[in-house]
Amino acid sequence: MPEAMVAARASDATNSATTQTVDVAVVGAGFAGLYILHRLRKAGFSAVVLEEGGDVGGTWYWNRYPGARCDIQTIDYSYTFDPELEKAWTWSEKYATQPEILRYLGFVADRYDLRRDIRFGTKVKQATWDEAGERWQLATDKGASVSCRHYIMATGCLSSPKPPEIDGVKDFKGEVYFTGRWPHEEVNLKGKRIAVIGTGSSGIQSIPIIAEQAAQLTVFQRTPNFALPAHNGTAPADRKTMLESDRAAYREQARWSLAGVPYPQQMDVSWQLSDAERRERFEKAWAAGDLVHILTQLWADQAVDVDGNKLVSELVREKIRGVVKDPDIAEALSPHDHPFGAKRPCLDTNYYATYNRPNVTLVNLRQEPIKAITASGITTDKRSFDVDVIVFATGFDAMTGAIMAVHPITGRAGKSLSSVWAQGPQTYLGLTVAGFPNLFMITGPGSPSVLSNMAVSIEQHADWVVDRLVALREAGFTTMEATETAQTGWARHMADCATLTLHRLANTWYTGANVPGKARGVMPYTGGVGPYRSICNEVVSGGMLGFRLKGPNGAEQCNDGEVVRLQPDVRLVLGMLAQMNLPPIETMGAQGARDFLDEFNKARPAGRPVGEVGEGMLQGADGPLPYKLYRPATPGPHPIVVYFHGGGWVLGDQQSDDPFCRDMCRRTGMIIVSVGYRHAPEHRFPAAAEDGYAATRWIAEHAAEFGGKPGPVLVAGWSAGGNIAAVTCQLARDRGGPPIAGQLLVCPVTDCSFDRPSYTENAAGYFLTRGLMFWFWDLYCSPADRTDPRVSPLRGKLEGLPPAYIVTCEFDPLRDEGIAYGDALAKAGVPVEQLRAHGQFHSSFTMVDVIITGVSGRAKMAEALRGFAGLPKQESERRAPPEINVAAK
Ligand code: NA7
Repeated sequence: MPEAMVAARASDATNSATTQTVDVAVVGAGFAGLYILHRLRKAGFSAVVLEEGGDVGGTWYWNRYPGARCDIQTIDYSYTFDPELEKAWTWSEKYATQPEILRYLGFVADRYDLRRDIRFGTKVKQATWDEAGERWQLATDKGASVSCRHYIMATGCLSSPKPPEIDGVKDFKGEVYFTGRWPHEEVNLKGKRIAVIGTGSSGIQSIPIIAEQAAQLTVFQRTPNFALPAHNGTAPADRKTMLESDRAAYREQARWSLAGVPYPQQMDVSWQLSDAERRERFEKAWAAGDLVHILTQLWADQAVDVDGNKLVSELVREKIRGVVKDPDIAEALSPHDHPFGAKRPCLDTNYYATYNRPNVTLVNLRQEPIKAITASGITTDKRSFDVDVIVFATGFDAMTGAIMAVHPITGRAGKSLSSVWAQGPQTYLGLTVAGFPNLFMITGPGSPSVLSNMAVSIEQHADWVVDRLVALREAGFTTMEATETAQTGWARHMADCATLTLHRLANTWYTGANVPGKARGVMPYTGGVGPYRSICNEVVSGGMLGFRLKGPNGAEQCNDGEVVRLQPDVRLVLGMLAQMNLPPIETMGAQGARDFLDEFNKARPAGRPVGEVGEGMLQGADGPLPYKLYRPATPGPHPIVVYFHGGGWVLGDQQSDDPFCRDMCRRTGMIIVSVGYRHAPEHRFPAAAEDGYAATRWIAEHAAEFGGKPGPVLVAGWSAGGNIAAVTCQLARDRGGPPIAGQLLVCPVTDCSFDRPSYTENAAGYFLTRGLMFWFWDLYCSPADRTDPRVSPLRGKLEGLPPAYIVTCEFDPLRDEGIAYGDALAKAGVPVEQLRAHGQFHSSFTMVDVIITGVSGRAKMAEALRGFAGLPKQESERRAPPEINVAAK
């Protein structure tokens, strides 16, 4: 629509000098602003949208550079709120161009007559919370100021271009363009000498087109990026058919998916697939030309594990080498500094092939940084390039820049948003900020936003906000504000989620690393669109958990708290278990429970490869016992860890903790011997304890036959196995050996008391229940024997025991007795370290490759074992991700 017509149809209030009073003011008339205005109107709120641009479109209004397109398939990158709208619009391409997306947004604005409430060409200069009036007061650069009850930032995540940060831009005599602020009039690049700085999406989309027009194109690349061919054209038939066969189901699936596009969760892990299988999957993804496909559908560990990711990265690099003829240029274009997907990969059309053109030069700024921009061009510390045009494709001050650059926002007690966010954005759900009542952000930092299909996330946010405003109005409240508790809890949950993916390992605009001086941290929510949606719903069903609502005459409601305390993957696993509606294990009978466990274990990912796995028999307290041995691939001899599995002295066997044993073997570089000790009710107390001790002695005596290092062994165990390991240490001390160098106790049973708070707090809902523990105790040990240190080691003598590493989990009935054992050992002078893992449950650490957030804890356990054995520390990011998910004491 021509600008004059837009102006004519824009809000009447534009030129008025008086204050415009509305229920809700919205900043931004892009995808988010348009939908929210539509919803607000339908809900009966008076609203105005303030938009700096001359028309609707938001980021699509400004980003008009050659080749600009969306990178989510357009059938997914569309509004879904109105089936009639979906029928009324047909996209012409798989990935629409910027002009087509802009036409679509104009079409939507016309269809719902939205422009009459949008003030174009209007920038908000200042927003201040008026405490007494309980309203936001907005000053604008044009026309009336605005007074509104609620203030919604629909400013987009990538709308504030960052400055070039290169000296001399002002001295350049030629033409300068920014991809993020491309002129509306035609730019003639034909026959010119052009420099493009930046190789993110904008650079990669525009470079092939600019190369066709330019006499000479020089690309200045600081960091190579992964790109895959878009294979643009008409929308792929399979996706189209899927959508058209059941539109509602397709859309609903997208809403509950991880990335906002309906793809299933991939379950196969990379090491379960052969090279040929992996290649086949990769080629299929490459041919699909779809970011979400290649980012999620190869193998389950591609985005969460460095090793799983390296396989994809190498396959992409192979493709680059296949296209780019000059091997040095191919190498310069190949990313090595970040995992695939940790930085947003790009969709391209002939990007790599462009470097085969004679008129294109790549300058690798890692080898020759830009020194300055001069009157005639660009100088690196090796050469000078005379150019007519410089195109800055240097990106955005993402996510926070768009909100903060609009104006100073001053909330309760005169606090400004920029001061509150000085160390990085603090939000509750990415939607609200404590201290800023009635302020909402659409797809703000702390929400899935840029890690999702924005269209889906925008609709979810807009719906959530408008529904809340309606509920607030109905309940007679006037303000709504996040509490500090909720916000702090969300920050912790965000950090927990950030350990799940590899985004933390790359310097990107996701983490604020692209803007000098900006606080670092993964800004978008990495837990996924579906999980996020269910959390937002839980906030509501939990009585607006974490919000303070206030109304006239002192009316107030505050259900304070944190919405998620579990680790994100623990939450998913427990949710799935709850859905299975399993009968309590203790009602199955011992054999029934064992059969159940066998079945249950079949569904878990197989453990990772180790050097060698063997089986054999050893001598227990009353006859032979089976064992399973895990040997590292490195040459021996290795220290030996004697391992006792979990299962309440009733369930499990020498291979039931197979993935955990493999993991410990790989991480420690030691031999793990998992002992199949006798079980109750067939063999009651003290059979398991005596077997544990006897097996340890036997293994120590036969260490050389196992390929073990002579000298002390180590013991380790989980749950009841932790109990056996602890007891073994006491018995070894009292019975003259064998020497034990250290004990790793993971969620151990240490005492027969059920009175500690963790037994009540976590009595049900976390798989190991109080009822199940009662059953285990009853089957194993009569009440009269329970205070015997061979089953309640906490009650034994603790002096002179080997050093210990004790792991406890927040949501475990056994938590407090594990902590008590650690404290008591320390008091008795035993060197002890405790890992108190927050958000984890009893089975977290043995569910290897299911509970990804357990990696950091297992890395620490392995380090502890290596320390006990006198081995040096290991250096690897894979082994020890940052400490943000585990609170160690
Ligand atoms: P990006 O992805 O942030 O890319 C910006 C590029 O510019 C990137 O290659 C940067 O290198 C480079 N850059 C930034 N500043 C400089 C300076 N000072 N010198 C040299 N090179 C520089 O922005 P885009 O606009 O391409 O894409 C943003 C998103 O829009 C995209 O991910 C899609 O979601 C759509 P660096 O990597 O920082 O070393």
